[in-house]
Amino acid sequence: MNNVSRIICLFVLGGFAVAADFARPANAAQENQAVQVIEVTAKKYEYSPSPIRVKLGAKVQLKITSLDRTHGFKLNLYPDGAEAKGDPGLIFSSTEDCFTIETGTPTVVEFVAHTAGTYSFHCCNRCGLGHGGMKGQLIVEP
Ligand SMILES: [Cu+2]
Repeated sequence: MNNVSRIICLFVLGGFAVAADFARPANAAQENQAVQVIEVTAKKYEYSPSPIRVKLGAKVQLKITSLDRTHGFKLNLYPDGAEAKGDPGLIFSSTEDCFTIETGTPTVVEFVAHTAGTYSFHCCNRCGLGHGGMKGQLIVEP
């Protein structure tokens, strides 16, 4: 092989490698992207982690478990400061309004992060004196 054909050969192989790299995320997007699974814990009177960070466009599964008693989880459909009308910023797989969070068994909250922004959530199951302050935020990063 002379030098010229060697260089051409490298270009061709390099081209394939680049094409393969581009093909991967495109296919993933077509399949409605990989599920981003995040383990969340709830206890008097906080959630962890908070804020929860997810990627715009991701299909998200929050697996929420309580560490002490039964709590709740209610996540806003619209970003903070946005008007609650039109297409919601988070598209949920279930119509559950208030998810019950038990000890031992994780509750799965699934949605697609459709619009970037900060979404508030709070405990919707009266759990004690600090219940009203049991809040957190989900950030959908562009
Ligand atoms: Cu609570």
